Amino acid sequence: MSQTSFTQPTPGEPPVDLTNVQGDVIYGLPKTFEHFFFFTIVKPDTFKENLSSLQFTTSDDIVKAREAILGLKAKTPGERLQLKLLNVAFSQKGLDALGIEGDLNDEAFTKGQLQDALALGDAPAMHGDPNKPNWKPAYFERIDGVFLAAGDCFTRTVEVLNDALNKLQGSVKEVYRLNGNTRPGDQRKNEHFGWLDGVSNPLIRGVPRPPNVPEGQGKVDPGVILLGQTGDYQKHTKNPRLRPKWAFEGSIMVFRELQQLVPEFDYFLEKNPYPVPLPPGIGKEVQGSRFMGRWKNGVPIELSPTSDDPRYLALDKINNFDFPQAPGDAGQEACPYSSHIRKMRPRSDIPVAEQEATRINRKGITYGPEVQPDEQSERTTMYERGLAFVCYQSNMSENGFRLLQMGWANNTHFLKAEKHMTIGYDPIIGQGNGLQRERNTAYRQDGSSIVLPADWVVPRGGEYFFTPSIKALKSVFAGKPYPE
Ligand code: N7H
Repeated sequence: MSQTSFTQPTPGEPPVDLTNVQGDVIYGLPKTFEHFFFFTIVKPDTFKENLSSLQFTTSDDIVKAREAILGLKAKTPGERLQLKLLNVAFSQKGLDALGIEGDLNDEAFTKGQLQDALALGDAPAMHGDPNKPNWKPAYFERIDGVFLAAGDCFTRTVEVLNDALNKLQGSVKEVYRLNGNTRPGDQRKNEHFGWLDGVSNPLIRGVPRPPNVPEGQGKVDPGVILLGQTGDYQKHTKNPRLRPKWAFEGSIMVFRELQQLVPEFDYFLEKNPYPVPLPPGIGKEVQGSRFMGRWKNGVPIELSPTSDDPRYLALDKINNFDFPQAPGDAGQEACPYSSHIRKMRPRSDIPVAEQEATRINRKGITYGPEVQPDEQSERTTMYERGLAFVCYQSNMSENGFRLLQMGWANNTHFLKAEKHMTIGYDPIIGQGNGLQRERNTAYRQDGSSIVLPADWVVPRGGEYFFTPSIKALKSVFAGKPYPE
């Protein structure tokens, strides 16, 4: 029987105040629609005066909402709980615009994502200045902050945002909005390439554990996600990282608009099936599963390399595995070193202390329409779709998103020494400034590699944000002193 309640944290774990942490950071906003509204603050005083009148959704609200959703599902299957949810986050420019003092001590956050784009491996602009990334024009504007408005239906999501904007009395100017929506029908939990998403996120010590969480998520100290909390350490010294007081229980939020070229990706897999003697037609699926490290239904190929046997979807199996440590090909017989989930969470491939410190909490949503028949027949993307990628961590420059993207996904040598072979790019998100369109990615059991003709995930913009605690929003962000 499925469990319908959150379980309290183990005694002795560092306490986290769920009423103080914004809702998306720990559990994610339980959304069908999520609108990202990027803004510039044009009247800082008016903004500060009115911010306290907005009702921000806390992690405690999410616990209650999720319990209500589960209760409703059990009583009236098919009925959806009405939800109106709101979070906010600020860039360094936003902190400056509001005159908020104190260094968050995360270098890349301070510089902003635009300055970081080429280092992240984003392709340079096709026309014009090659020192700029090939981003949408809006992301070159000054972005001070972002509202995350979410709900169970489009109308309520729009209402949440409009209500917030009305209360702010013209103190912000819209720069851009990206409307996310879950996919329809049985694809609801899947991203646009068709994989089940949101399988593996860390559990956090000191917070109630959600119901029906698979084993093997791995627990992390709250400070891996929340600034100033236990576990928010400097990478090398392990000393607590210096943060301003108001940063406590806030989190660094990475936002990336990642376009996905679905018909092109599918066509490549079709033309390059994995050459194994398996039932006809399955080679395409095997190839895709070896890129991802999971079958589309979520089954990990480390446990089930030749079929997507649904028995491996059980909560005690889907995430409960480690990678073998034999060097060379013997260590990637089932799951290639370069597969997306192995690059992004190398589990036993890296030392235990690093396994915990490098976890991120992913809370994105898909955007754009389903693949249309004309796109399918022409094998070409005609309508924009992708992932509004969001992840939270306390430290983005050393341990979190940037390490995963630059140090691991884009690094063809990642773990070379230990594995005695070149590993290749992450075939899903690895990128090399678009210049090396022919990218190798090791994938076969014999270590030989496949050449990928293009990037199927294309960054179109983004920004680094800080998601403040509720206490900080009510004090320093509203122009008042932070309570001692
Ligand atoms: Fe990835 N996908 O849906 O195809 N990702 N990801 N990701 N990702 C994961 O565990 C995907 C991206 C991570 O703990 C799964 O939820 C797509 C970036 C991490 O075992 C699937 C895009 C970064 C994990 C996808 C994308 C990450 C993970 C397996 C871009 C960070 C957990 C299901 C459009 C830099 C690994 C799951 C673990 C898993 C997809 C981007 C990180 C299916 C389409 C940019 C840490």
